Amino acid sequence: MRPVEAILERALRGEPPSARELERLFVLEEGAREPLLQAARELRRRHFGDRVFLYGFLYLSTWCRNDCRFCWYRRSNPACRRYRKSDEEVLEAAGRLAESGVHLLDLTWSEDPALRTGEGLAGLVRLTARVREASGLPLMLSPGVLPAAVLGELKQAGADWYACYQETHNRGLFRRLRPGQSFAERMRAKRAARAVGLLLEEGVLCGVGESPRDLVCSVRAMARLGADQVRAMSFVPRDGIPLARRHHGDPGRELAAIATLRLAFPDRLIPASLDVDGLAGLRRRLEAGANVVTSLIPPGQGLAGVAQSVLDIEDGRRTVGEVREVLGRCGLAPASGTEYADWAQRRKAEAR
Ligand code: MD0
Ligand code: SF4
Repeated sequence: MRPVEAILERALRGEPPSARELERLFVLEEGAREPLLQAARELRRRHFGDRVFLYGFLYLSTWCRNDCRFCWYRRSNPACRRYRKSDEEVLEAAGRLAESGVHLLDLTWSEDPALRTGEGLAGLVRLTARVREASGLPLMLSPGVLPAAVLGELKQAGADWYACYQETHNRGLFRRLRPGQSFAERMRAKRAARAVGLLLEEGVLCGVGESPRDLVCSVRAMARLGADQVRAMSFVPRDGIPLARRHHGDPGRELAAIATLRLAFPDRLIPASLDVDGLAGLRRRLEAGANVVTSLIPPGQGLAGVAQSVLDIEDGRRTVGEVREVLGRCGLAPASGTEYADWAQRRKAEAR
């Protein structure tokens, strides 16, 4: 096995690490991680300069039919705040985010039973078109697993992205994390989204008992899907979440994962989410090679986060102004809307 330095030099020469080498990088401990982070930052610089994209996040319904063992919003959790936003509330919040200067709006719904009826799905399509019209911003949709026909309608209505995280590509672990859900159906929805011309985000959870080999398996799956944005997020344990009894998340693993994903996918988008450690966790995720800040949420709209349902929201720390300061301290800056649109256009052209 080559020393880590040799693996990184090869990656900087454009030779991606092998599966065994990726396994090694995914588990690099804090003391040995800096060279990996430096290589990741260098590859980001080569493909994106000092530009970072900013995503607004709107969690529109917290009702869910599923019972994921890592999630605060699973159906059997009586303690979480359930809400479903009206179209008017969505348009107002979307307007606030657009005014603040984000490059994209991520419209997310839990798998709300009320939104899975014919009328419910038609409502999603209508709302997508209205938000697109009103904000003029690119849209990412995260509505859970949907039929191919509905994904096609959402594309026609103005959606650009489909985000649906497998969390792991180890089928056994998937069954433990997402009981009662179909691994194949979830992968099929993503392939259907690509087939109708949507850009795709795939994602994995860290700190839920996954092995380094599982993470390499996910890198392979992301490559096969042609994912345009790839993410790793640390599981956030909370009282009342079954998995929290056994697993405590692994922020260190998330940083190594972000940097290793940068080496595996130098030209793709990789998020630094504010939804794990809030604003305080942003700098180290950027220093790991991320180039998108996600989960910016406007205060005063009664909106929640996912992993962190309240952290940094009502005190306005998940806003463009606060994020811009952290970017400055990292020698980075928000990109322009045109730079984002050009990147997305290039990706769509490459995908055809
Ligand atoms: C985030 N809280 O970006 C959001 C959410 C879903 N598409 C995104 C997990 O971290
Ligand atoms: Fe529902 Fe998504 Fe939470 Fe699973 S992860 S319980 S699908 S909101």
